[in-house]
Amino acid sequence: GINVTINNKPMTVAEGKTILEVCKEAGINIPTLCYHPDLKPGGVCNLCVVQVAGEAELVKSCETEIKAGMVIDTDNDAVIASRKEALTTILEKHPNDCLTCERVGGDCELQNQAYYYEVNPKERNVPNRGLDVSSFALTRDMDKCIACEKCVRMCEDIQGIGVYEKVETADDVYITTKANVPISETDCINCGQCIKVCPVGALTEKNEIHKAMAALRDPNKHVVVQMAPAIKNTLGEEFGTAPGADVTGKIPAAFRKLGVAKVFDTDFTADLTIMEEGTEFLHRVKEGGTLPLLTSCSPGWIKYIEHQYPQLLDNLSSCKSPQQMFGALAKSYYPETAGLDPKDIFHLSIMPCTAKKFEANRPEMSQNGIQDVDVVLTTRELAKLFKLEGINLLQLEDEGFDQLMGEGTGAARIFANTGGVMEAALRTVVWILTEGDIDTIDYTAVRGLEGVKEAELEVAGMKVKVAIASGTGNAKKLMDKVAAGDSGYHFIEIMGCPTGCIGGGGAPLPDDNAVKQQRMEGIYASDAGNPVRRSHENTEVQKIYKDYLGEPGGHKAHHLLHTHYVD
Ligand code: HC1
Repeated sequence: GINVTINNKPMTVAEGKTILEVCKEAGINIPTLCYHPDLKPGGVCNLCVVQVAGEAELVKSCETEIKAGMVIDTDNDAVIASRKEALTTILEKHPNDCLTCERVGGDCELQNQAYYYEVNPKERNVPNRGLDVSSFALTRDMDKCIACEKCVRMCEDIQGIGVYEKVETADDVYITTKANVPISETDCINCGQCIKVCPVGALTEKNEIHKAMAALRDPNKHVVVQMAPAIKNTLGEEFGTAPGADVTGKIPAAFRKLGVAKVFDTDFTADLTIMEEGTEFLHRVKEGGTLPLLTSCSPGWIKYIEHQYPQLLDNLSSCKSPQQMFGALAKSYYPETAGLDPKDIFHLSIMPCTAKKFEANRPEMSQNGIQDVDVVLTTRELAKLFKLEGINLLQLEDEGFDQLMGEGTGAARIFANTGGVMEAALRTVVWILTEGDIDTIDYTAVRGLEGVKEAELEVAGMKVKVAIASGTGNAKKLMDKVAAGDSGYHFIEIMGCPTGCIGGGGAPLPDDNAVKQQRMEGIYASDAGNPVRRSHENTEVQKIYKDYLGEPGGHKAHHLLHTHYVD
């Protein structure tokens, strides 16, 4: 370590870090708008300035390496005056419509800093850059952009796509899409990672809270809910739990307070996906079909492969995602069993994902002109809805899901972690291939937050090579190998968001890799605590095949649970 002095306190700190990183670790508050721990430093917002003795100018702590002997002041008059000036420059161009902004409720980093430093310029000269509502997944209110460039770095450096760029004119600077076209006309995959790093209300998920509230109030609507595996271990964060805490039992209780008719669980169709995708994999292996098989549950990833690797679409599993399998059954199996008209059902889906909003609107995801999933709310939107309705989640008594489509195994829950779909598939596929001889449950080789993972298994005399990637920047590394034709992989799991659904574009904020690590551990603990941990042992899944679908991969299953892709 090296010796430095910060705010008159001598301390020994690690070498090779920035002043900002060291201060954050030491619990010293330095404001930032353009910094994110998982992105390279931006150095554009000027809020993180500090004074280093002997330097003529204040320095940006986000890009200045800490050196032995430095005497640093993070909070003196000069520093505060400089931060106020930086905030004034931003706010003079920023709309003053905090009442109706999507980031209302303490979620706006700019509002928080303006309040902290008491900056509120009377004159606002707001540019007229426009509103982009072309996407089913996200809304861009460009007047609110403060040019922090985090969306640019996220989309380009992490996701490997590069939709955004900075525009500089004589009197304005902001971020927009390349060629300034509506976002729906770009290569955007709707992953929402840009939303999560936006410090203000410039990028937000497409708000559908009010649509959901209208359906909940409508006496003629029979509201049926599904919720993704990740929701149960992340929603609590919005109400103050540690990341990864399992609040499964609270959520059905909350929905029943709002008058929801049935609270079901996407975990049910995650298990169903394993039955369908596992059957497809075994079929391809036995019949010499196209390999490697690529998983198809992440709609951001689907859009990515449709745009970037259309030549590999035959590798993609034909399975719909668990959300859309659920949607199809919520408008067929459920009303047929309950004696209802599918037209009267309003199906609300809760996802840690913004691409799921897009997916629900794909034209092939409907039956007889009725959309299978009516509205998708993100984890953040659901938390807002509960708070608006006066529900304090953590005070509720635990309740269970409704029967028919409410049972989920541990295998389903781990879908939320990168590597989880693969592990869930292996638990069932290896068991089938070895006729029950190998009943391994924990495939730890496919666990962990690394962007690319691979493993080789010996199953019934056959070598099975699997790979996993999360985030499309990482997916590209695997797809280039597959496209070259010599990857040797049999089965590949891809999730569009870095770390998988626990890091989805709709997840609670703030999140970074440290938070995601805790979410991952929470998910595995929930799996370990579930008495049933293999998808083929889900009794409601067994029942739906017996009563309704017939065989996995059979005619009716194909009609309801499988789809096709467009290049
Ligand atoms: Fe996911 Fe999936 S795991 S994609 O991350 O396959 O969003 O949680 O619901 O559909 O089940 C998301 C999570 C989710 C689907 C499942």
